[in-house]
Amino acid sequence: MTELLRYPLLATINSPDDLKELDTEQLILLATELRGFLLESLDRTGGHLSSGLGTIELTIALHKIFNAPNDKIIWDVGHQAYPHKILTGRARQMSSIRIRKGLSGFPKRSESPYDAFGVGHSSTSISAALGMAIAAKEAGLTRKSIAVIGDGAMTAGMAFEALNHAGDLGADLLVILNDNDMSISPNVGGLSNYFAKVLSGKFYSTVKSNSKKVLSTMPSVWELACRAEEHMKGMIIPGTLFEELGFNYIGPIDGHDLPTLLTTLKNIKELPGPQFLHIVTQKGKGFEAAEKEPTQYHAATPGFYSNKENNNKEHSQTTSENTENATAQYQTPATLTYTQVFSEWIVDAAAKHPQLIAITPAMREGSGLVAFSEQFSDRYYDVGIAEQHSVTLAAGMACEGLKPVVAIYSTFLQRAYDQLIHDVALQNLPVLFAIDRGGIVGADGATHTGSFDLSFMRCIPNMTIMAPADENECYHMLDFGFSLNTPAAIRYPRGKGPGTTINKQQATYLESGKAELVLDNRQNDTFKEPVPTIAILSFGGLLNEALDAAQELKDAYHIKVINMRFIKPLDNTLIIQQARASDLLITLEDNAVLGGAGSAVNEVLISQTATCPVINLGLPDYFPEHGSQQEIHHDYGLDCSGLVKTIKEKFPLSGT
Ligand SMILES: Cc1ncc(C[n+]2csc(CCOP(=O)(O)OP(=O)(O)O)c2C)c(N)n1
Repeated sequence: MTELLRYPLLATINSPDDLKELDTEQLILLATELRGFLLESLDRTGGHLSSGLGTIELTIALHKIFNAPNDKIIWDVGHQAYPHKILTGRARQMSSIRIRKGLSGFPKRSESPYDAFGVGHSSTSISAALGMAIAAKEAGLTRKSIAVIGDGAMTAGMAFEALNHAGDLGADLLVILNDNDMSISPNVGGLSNYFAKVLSGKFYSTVKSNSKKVLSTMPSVWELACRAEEHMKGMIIPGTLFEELGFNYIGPIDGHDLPTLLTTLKNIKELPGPQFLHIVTQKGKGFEAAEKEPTQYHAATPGFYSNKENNNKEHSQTTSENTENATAQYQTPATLTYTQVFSEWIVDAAAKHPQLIAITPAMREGSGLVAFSEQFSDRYYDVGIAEQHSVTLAAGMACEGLKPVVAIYSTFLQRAYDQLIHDVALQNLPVLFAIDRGGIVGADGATHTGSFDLSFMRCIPNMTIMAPADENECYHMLDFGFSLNTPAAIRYPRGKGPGTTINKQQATYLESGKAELVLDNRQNDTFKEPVPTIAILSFGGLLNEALDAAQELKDAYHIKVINMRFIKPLDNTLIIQQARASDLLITLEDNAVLGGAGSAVNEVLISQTATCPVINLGLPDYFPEHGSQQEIHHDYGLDCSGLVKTIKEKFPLSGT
């Protein structure tokens, strides 16, 4: 780890204990070094950047004042926790972050005792911290539980459910709101406006200018808050909302002013009961490009710092969840990602259908809605990090004749399962779900993998579920799903497809529940003696792997490759036909084998008493590690080489 040599003070920090020895001046120097190291380190690996740059001072202050891992520090989402990783003994491993077998991009309990709670999905921190606070109380321990949550994550209902409960219990808990006025893109909603009012009010400037003076002369920030409140009678009183929920609200304070942060946290540490500290930070702090464009640098590509040129390149495999597809409108058709296909489709469809409404739970860039939001701003709804609300909102719209499209990541749709069942499917409402990041997602790892959507959707009545094998099919499936008068889901993977050009003039023929035989190498009639007949039933984007495997084995096996297209309704007739005519069925999907599309095939075979050996290929019954999509698919035998191996193992070639 050569770059650590350039940061001599940081190089001495092997655990938070080493911080405890430093005085405030040294801690300020440490902040500068930490910022430099983070930039240099991510310049090599890529990864979440802007949020971590904004939490440098907070991280140092927390580890100076509190005693982790005994005190529990819980980072919401966890994308801002790289500085925490660096200060808790992992600086030398930063070169491996988000890379296979390297550090996770998020806090992970199995990685370090300092990672108090595993995260990746947002807005869980307050609930988890409250749980830990209750556990400490039950055990008679005096340790602290601290949740650090962004203003974006604070828009989720779950955060308020936890605040409501914590305030009521009077639990010993500190919630730190890291307010940078940004989610991945600018934050939305009434709460965001409320924070903006607090910050623009006279109160903030008064407190800001007086804070150091007051904090040094007064025993506790509690008194500061009380005095300021009295002072401000008749004006906006910051934190009223949180006070009403039972918290002692403190702030807002400047989250980059390390001495103030240290004094404030030291004072708060002595206060019992639910404490709420509001800090104001700048996303991307200290790196001018990120300060100006925090969304673009929410996650950065390797070379972003050393080689500015790289900033314009399309983001690579190591890029995080949000930015991969932000440049949709500038790509040529042959290089489109599935997200960009969706982006094109929704703009085209909106022009034709005035009732079309697009909804995103805070993922405008990642879901490919930038162009739509600019061209159809009156039909675009970013609801904040509120997946549950996004789905029921769509249901309400559909009741009244609108045609909502919910653009959502597979992993985040998990949050809205009841809404999908109870509010959409049960009422058979025409809501289209454009489900991105289905299957293995790569560097973001298990928290973001879309492993389960086919399993959890296919058991819901009234749903039509499709998975495209290429870009053109994706475009036309979206059209087909939108034309239905019932709930429909198109689920597509992260990244690029095989490179097919979208033919907008001629729609791909799609019939509900009909699969397509793509290849039958028997037609070549090259076999001199009887060979095993294998039908590969492929669901979604792995079709090309099956075609490649068929090509590789074309001289030794009779292989048919079927693009199943529909997970629901399934093409039962074709399945039975293939079972009767084959020596082996292989189902292939980028979804959990348990309960997935392959299981659906098994159910059909059992119900029709058709007997044929079946191998279900898909994601195994454990959570995947992070790594590139290719690496993980390879590990699970879902690529061409894995298929070839599976077939050869089942029917060994003579002489092998
Ligand atoms: C349930 C869920 N939905 C969406 C996301 C995607 N996501 C990751 S970070 C983020 C924005 C978080 O904003 P904020 O909490 O303000 O943190 P900041 O990056 O501004 O520090 C979003 C929407 C997620 N991680 N979890």
